[in-house]
Amino acid sequence: MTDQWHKSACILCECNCGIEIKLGGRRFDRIRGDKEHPASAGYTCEKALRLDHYQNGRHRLTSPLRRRDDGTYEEIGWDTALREIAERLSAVRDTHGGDKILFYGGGGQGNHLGGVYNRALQAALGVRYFSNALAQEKTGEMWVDGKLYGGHTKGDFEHAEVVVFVGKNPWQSHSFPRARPTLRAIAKDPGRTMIVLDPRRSETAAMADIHLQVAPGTDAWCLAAMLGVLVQEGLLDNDFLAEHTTGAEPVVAALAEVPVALYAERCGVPEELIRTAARRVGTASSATTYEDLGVQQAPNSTLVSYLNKLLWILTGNFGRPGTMFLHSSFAAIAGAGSGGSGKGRVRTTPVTGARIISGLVPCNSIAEEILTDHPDRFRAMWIDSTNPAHSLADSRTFRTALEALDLVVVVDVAFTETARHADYVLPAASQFEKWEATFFNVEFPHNTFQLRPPVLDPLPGTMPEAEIYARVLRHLGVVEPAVLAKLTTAARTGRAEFAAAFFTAAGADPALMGLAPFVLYETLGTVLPDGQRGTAAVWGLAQLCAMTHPEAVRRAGFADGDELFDAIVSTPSGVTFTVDEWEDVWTYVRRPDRRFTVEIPELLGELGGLRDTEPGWVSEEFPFVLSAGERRSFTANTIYRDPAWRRRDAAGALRVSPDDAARLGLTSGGPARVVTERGAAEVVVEITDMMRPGHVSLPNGLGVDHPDHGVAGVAPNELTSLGLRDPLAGTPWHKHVPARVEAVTP
Ligand SMILES: Nc1nc2c(c(=O)[nH]1)N[C@H]1C(S)=C(S)[C@@H](COP(=O)(O)OP(=O)(O)OC[C@H]3O[C@@H](n4cnc5c(=O)[nH]c(N)nc54)[C@H](O)[C@@H]3O)O[C@H]1N2
Ligand SMILES: Nc1nc2c(c(=O)[nH]1)N[C@H]1C(S)=C(S)[C@@H](COP(=O)(O)OP(=O)(O)OC[C@H]3O[C@@H](n4cnc5c(=O)[nH]c(N)nc54)[C@H](O)[C@@H]3O)O[C@H]1N2
Ligand code: SF4
Ligand SMILES: [Mo]
Repeated sequence: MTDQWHKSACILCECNCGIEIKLGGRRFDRIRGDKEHPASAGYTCEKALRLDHYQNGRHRLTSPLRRRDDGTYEEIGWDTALREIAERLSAVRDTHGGDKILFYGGGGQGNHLGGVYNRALQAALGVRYFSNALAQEKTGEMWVDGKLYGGHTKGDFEHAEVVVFVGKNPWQSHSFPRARPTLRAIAKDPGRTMIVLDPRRSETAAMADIHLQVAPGTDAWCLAAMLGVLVQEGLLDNDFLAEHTTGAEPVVAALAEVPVALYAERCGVPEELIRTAARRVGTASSATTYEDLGVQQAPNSTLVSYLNKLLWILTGNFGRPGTMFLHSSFAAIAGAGSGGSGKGRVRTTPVTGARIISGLVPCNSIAEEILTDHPDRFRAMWIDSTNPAHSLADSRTFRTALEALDLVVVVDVAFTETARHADYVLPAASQFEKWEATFFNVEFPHNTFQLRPPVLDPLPGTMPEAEIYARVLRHLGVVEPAVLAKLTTAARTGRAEFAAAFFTAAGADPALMGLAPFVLYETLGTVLPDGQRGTAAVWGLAQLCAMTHPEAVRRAGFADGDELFDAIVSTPSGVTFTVDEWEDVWTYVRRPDRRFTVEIPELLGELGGLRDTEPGWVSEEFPFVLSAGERRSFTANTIYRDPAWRRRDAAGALRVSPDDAARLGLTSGGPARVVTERGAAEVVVEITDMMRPGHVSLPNGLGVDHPDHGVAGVAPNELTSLGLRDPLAGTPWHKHVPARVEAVTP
């Protein structure tokens, strides 16, 4: 048995590459890429090989914890913990309303299955407000997506002639399958072109054919200039615009007016280089773009998302191999509703009236919605698989907000920075100790889904989320035992009988739909073979998926949701669940006429405003732009807590340009102090010509505590502020924090 390779997936980024693990007892002795995984096909990066640091370490919790009055914690039994939690949740609901309980998280980079059961608890409590980390990175893009076509887009980088990375460093951060081999292939091929917008000469920028080394925070001018060139030099795909879009005229008219030379000057990139890049996009047989945190967490972020999308829409780079696509999905990762598609009224937060996009409360608003005496303030938070006291802007204020709540429950594998402010901490089984899945399934024309079987039994004292949620829901007594008994009997008879009985029961009591994951766990789950109870909700998702994408699921070889479910459970490397043809891509455009709506008046106004705006957020007091949270070889959000996993850069150095270092008298490996309006930190300096003068950067994921090794590096959000955020989407400008760097005598 010890020679067995166990199939699973890496949990460190949204690629979730398939891996195989060889155990030595409970330790991960060896890890390798799983060649049978339908998306990653054997690929991993170096980070996956160190997953034992996540699985086995002193950070693991093995008992529920309850906070004492003096702020210390005591271990308590599961029964006591879950009974008390259910009572206290009910009390908040009965006194203030279920809408005063904010649910945050429910899944990290690789664990989204627990989030499905989490939804059932939300439904039982009448919760209305929800959020997760997407609301501090992707909601601006989601809003634009909603306006343009109502879906999520991605690019076919593997086949594109031209690829454009906008504030994205895929060499380190990946985000699409087999990123490094794909980047290498593009770089090597003289017929293909890589264009990178980044103030830093990142690993990806260093491989690029064209590096548009913008001044930090000036992408809006750079992209507007590129679009101006496309329009003014007649490089648009007018057939595509006529056939597939509405509202292109005012957009084209606005771009015709763009003063390219002026905008080039404003973003600090030579005009000729911008023209070359634009012409390359405009004349390529296929082009794709990828925007990420470098622009999504920087000034003008929602406008930049729009301009980025106009780059491929106006050149007709959609719906063909090598271009952009919309895609099927197995299950939703955001909240309810689809971006800013404009249907129904705009939802806002109860106290500050911030815009809710894709069902997500903006992260920067959360503390503001708590730290007030407004009667509609949040009174409690349920936090699962996320570490917001570390990851949200202005950690200090967020900690104060947690302390102001009547009840905080944290579900995690570790005693995190957030757990330290909880009333109860519930120790989850790790992602290798339960059935688990990622819902980052965003490919086309073949989309894949992997349900990973447990590699190990839960560490004693821990529990899978499915069981945690079921137990809380049992305490709340939300479903009549007779209803559950009847459904269990039907499940014993057969799947078809169960499905029929479930829909009959839900017809009689529509509330059962919201509680469905729990109901499935309690009924169908009990008749699934040994140890598979946690997969019960996947059966429901497979039914929904087959109903939503009947043709594509059939083309993938599954007659219905049951066949799809059976294949998923019995294929640990993952399955291709939808097979499309490129022509089918238009069926994913959520518009009755299946056309893109190109005009977004709010953002055209902002585009026009660029002309009279000089970029620049720095001041005499804070002359640097600090990017707080750069992805590096040895960062992985806060999933690895043990600093020993880092082979290099253990302290998470502040990267500084040689010019600035010389001017300030800094030395590589020596100390410095970074000061922002919100905080200050001692850092170790790395002098590198990756950085342009005036720009410094710190990595993400550092500054977490470990029982044996203490804290290594700087927690970036001790330095960030709530106020620096996108006016429309509320997303923080983590990559654009005005800062001062000071020499420190060692
Ligand atoms: N190694 C590693 N990989 C990861 C993660 C990790 O923790 N570690 N986390 C995962 C997660 S959650 C995410 S969301 C992704 C994020 O992936 P990325 O967005 O690629 O990661 P970042 O390094 O934060 O930012 C990308 C680039 O933006 C640049 N940048 C900074 N300011 C600006 C600007 O004003 N304009 C432009 N154009 N660029 C700018 C930075 O120099 C950097 O090279 O990575 C995922 N992958
Ligand atoms: N300044 C700054 N801040 C940033 C960023 C930045 O670039 N700069 N990046 C932002 C981005 S893009 C993101 S995505 C966020 C990420 O920040 P968070 O949303 O806080 O996510 P992670 O750091 O990935 O934390 C995941 C948590 O899940 C826990 N966990 C792991 N496995 C399990 C499990 O099986 N069950 C449970 N219940 N818990 C588990 C881990 O211990 C960890 O505490 O940070 C954001 N914050
Ligand atoms: S960190 Fe991301 S790219 Fe690297 S192995 Fe894990 S999932 Fe794959
Ligand atoms: Mo992220």
